[in-house]
Amino acid sequence: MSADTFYGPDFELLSKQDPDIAAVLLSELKRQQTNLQLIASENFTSRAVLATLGSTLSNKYAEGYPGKRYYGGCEEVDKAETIAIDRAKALFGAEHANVQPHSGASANVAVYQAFTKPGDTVLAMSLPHGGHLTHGSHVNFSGKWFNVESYGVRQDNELIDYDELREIAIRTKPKMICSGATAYPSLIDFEKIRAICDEVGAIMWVDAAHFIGLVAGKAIPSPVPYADVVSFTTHKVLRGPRGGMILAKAEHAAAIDKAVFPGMQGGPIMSAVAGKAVALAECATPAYQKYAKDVIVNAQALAAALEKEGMRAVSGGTQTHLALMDIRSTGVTGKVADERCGAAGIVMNKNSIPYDPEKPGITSGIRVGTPATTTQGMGVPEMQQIASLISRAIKTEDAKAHSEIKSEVHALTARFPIYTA
Ligand code: DSN
Repeated sequence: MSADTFYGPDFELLSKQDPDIAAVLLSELKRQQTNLQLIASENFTSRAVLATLGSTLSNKYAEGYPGKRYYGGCEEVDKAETIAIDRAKALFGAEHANVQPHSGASANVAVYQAFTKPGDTVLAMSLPHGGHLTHGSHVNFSGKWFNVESYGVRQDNELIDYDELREIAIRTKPKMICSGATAYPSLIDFEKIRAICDEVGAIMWVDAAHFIGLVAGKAIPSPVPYADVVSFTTHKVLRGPRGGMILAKAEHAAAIDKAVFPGMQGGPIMSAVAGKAVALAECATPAYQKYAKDVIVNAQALAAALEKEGMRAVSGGTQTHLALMDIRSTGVTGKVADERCGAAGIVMNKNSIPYDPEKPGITSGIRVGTPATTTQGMGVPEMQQIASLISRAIKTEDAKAHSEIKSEVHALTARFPIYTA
């Protein structure tokens, strides 16, 4: 299909005014349509969400909150933000929701600000074991401004070591304990974390960015009943616009809102806030609940099929939307695998595995996720085919072979078209 059919009449205007950027929009649309998207944190939003993002709400400044803004003319965007808040509270059974953070990282800045002061101790999962930059990496504000202690996974089963976590919490007395990760394929025991937080008097913060969409679809247990605060992005499995969100107990509502605005950012991006509302309504449907369950079934099928190809699934498999594969048996590093798959039209990322002997820029692993391919309608047979394509791509350095695999990728994605007119 042509881009003007998809983007509508405005694309013709853009093409005339700015052919350079119009060409980027067109080629990115084609890239998403024709390649395999296995980045665990990416998805294809609905056209309704895209339409909302490209709306005149983008023009409006609205510092403050509904009914308490610093600018006039906010009566319409107030409605959008109120709808988003109400939908978030209803979908997750949350006492409070702040829908303004521009991203997951900025939501996390607000969480630190609401509950801690620079120099305070925070306990979070280490990045090499699956955590996130904002969980205390020394190159991030969190590691520079806070005393972040880290817990990890056990070497024998690659699951969170709750005994170690408790021991570190008792020894270091953190103000806040963060659970949540970017490359942890298993479920987190929120009841255990709550008990540890209560024992040491820490705030329980869950960074649910990766799995909140599975919670929204009732496919895995929710952290909301346990946590003081839950931060997340809205564009991963949740399938909304790029952005962040925070849920909290009512007693923390004022602290969270103050930390987001004026503490962390100025005007919210109201087109994104409205887009979050649209996505939250989509998440409340039976179709989305089926989708969330299918995402996990597909991830499990993909992990199992990659194991049949000789790779090893970290922690023995997955209970979520992603699998972390130890690919040392193939004789190539994560970096090389990433490049070879890229040449074959398979988009995923190299990733450290727990206790990885390789540097973070090289790695012994790859991370594959199923949110996008499941949105396309792919199922278990396609996951098996994808595992075979990945394996073939990784195991050869021959450009001609990569080009042949790419043709097979294009044939597969053509059977599951996205963004058709
Ligand atoms: N960049 C995200 C991911 O890919 O996991 C985390 O923020």
